[in-house]
Amino acid sequence: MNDLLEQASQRLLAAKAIAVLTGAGISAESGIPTFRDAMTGLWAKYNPADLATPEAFARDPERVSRWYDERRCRVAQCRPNSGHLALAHLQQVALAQEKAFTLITQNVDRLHQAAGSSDVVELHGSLWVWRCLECGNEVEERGPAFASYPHACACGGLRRPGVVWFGELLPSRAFATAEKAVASCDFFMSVGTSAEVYPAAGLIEQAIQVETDVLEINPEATAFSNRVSWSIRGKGGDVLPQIVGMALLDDASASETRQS
Ligand code: BV8
Ligand code: ZN
Repeated sequence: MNDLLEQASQRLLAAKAIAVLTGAGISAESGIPTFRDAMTGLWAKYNPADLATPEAFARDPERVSRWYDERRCRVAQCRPNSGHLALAHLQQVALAQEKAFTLITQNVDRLHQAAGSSDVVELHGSLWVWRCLECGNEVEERGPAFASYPHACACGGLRRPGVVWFGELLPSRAFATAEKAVASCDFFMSVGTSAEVYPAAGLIEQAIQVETDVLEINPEATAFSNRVSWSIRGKGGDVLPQIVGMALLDDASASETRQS
């Protein structure tokens, strides 16, 4: 693994434009179950078709609203882990070195923002946002669990979670930003995603197609593992701080050599 870490950190150091795609796995070490983890995964208990679709909400708004509010309240107890923090640090250093940096996430927990990342491209919305189906008013709910379900708007309409459900289009501006960032980057990282949900997973395909150097970090293999430049079997909270740390260390020693 060390060789892979070394190669990937060297390539990160030389990168001029970096794009990162994250999935539920990067939040696993913060205590948030992933979708596909059989032991604790949300899907293990529920069938996605029963909950994460507009039809499910129309059929049973009370049950779906309760599920999302329970997830919101659970995430409120969680903190960013070292993987989130490493990406926030990398963004600061990249911007200080006038390199392009775009963090694209499938996650709806906003732990990247809590870690200090800015301009995060949220492909699938956020658990904190709730939108009225009648008047369209959107609120960011940071308080305790709702008193009753489904969540009502002052206008009397129902508020739905501000997430993208299966069968719904992704926010066009966010997805266009993501595609542009992938098209113009020279180093792409995919961290903590099973790469099974589209069109988000298509960004990895796009990076491979434009022959960008692609690093995948995941304890398990994915459909892209044999096609990326480096596939590191590890946890985001372990690998990202090492890769970012090694790249910055090399950068510091390189600039010291230049100054001496
Ligand atoms: C769309 C928000 C166009 C909600 C999510 C029929 C009709 C319409 C579309 C489709 C259809 N059939 C298929 C589709 C496409 C569908 C899709 O891709 N389905 C899949 C299941 C095949 N996509 C859509 O519907 C999208 N919209 O296509 O619109 C359209 C519209 C109408 C008609 C036709 C077409 C919308 C998709 C967005 C759905 N919303 N989230 C909510 O949160 O409830 S998706 C949700 O699941 C997440 O956001 C995420 O994207 C996905 C889960 O994936 P991951 O994040 O990768 O998580 P996962 O658990 O899978 O994997 C975790 C990984 O982490 C694992 O690999 C594990 O090994 C690793 N890991 C574990 N621990 C760690 C770790 N890694 C690092 N460190 C660790 N410590
Ligand atoms: Zn309303």
